[in-house]
Amino acid sequence: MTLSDTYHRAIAILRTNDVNGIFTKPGPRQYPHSWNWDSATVALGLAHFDLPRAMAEVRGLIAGQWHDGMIPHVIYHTGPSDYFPDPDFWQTNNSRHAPSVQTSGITQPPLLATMVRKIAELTGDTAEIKQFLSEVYPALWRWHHWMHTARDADGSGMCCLIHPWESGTDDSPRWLKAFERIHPTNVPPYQRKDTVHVNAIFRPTKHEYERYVHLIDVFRRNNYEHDQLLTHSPFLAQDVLFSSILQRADEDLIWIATKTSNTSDQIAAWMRQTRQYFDARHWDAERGLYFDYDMRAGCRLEVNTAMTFAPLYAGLASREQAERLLTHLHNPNEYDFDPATPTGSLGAGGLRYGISTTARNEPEWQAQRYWRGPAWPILNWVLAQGFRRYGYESIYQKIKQDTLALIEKTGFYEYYDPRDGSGCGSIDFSWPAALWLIFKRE
Ligand code: 2M8
Repeated sequence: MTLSDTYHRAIAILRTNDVNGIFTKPGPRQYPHSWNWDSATVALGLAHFDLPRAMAEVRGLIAGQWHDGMIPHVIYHTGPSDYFPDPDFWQTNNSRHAPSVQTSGITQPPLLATMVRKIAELTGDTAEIKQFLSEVYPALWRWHHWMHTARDADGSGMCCLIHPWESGTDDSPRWLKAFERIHPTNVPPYQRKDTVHVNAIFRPTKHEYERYVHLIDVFRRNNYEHDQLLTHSPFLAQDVLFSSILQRADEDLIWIATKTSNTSDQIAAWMRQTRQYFDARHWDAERGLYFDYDMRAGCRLEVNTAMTFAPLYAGLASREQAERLLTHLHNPNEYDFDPATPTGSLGAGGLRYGISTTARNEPEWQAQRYWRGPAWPILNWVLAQGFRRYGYESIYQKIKQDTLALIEKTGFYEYYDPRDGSGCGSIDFSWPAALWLIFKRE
């Protein structure tokens, strides 16, 4: 595809996946509703050519906000479809916190405040943007407040996840140990639909899916009451990627607060708290890696995944920590990523395109299975921002070029095999369309 072909194709995909001007489906068939961190990214993508539609995408997410502040992971604006789980399965209408629009009962990585800030910066200081920031600020604040309080299980103010879907990286090997400790009983009958449109070898296993469903069953039996969820959820984790995205989003929320003449003391306090607890929870000084924390087992989940680089995105790493992370990035047995080589060249470890979601030498690494190893445009974008923040400009540039090349050469896929760049999962996906526009303009 030529440059302008890709540009027009990206816009056409976002237009085709548009549903009634309210939300954008992540993909045309597999995901027919609004997903939180997909829509937040799409909103910024849309702002590159249609600001009113970008604002509508943000409003679509806010329309799903719960009375307690949570912005859920899926919003079923148009009611049920052939996607499982459907709203009837979630039974969120039994919760006193749920809004009138049907939604799932959990959340997803909070990219929204960051994307709103970026939309504002892209557009410039217009009266329309000022008005928009004032309109959305209270909803963003309430969501951040919910994450730092309703999901604070240990007084650290750090948000706990109760389901791997909240991490966005559903079947990442980092959750496997926590899942081994879960023994589902009386799993309600369910019918998987996710393997209808996508090859089952790309998708999470039956073992994982059964646990996903079991967790939802626990939540609905507890009517989505915060305290009950923190007490009874068999899965309770602090996630390096999620907490880094939240820390960065807090920083961007302060920016929005300043623009809209709101006070930001509370947000600054959340950020200080995260800074205070983050390393103790996540940093393994011996291995020079960040790991997630299983609050149920009271231990780190020591799996080497690309989420280890996420603290750079939030400025949470010291220079020394950042330098140690780079040794893993460059190691051919782990991420096999060398910014000095041209995009598409074969690394000594067998990888051509960054960044593999999991270190190559982890036993659970798989090149084409979902979050087990493939390169994902959204993760690439988050991590690239982090490397740039620390001044590693050549790493930023290489991740950017890899991502653009994958999209231009292979097409707009959900994710890619890091060995040869072949496309996996759904095609005509909204994330790569939005991220191509975003990366291209940066
Ligand atoms: C994937 O997650 C959903 C469940 O939420 C699924 O597999 O059915 C993940 O990749 C998630 O991060 C993403 O937001 C969603 C839609 O693209 O799909």
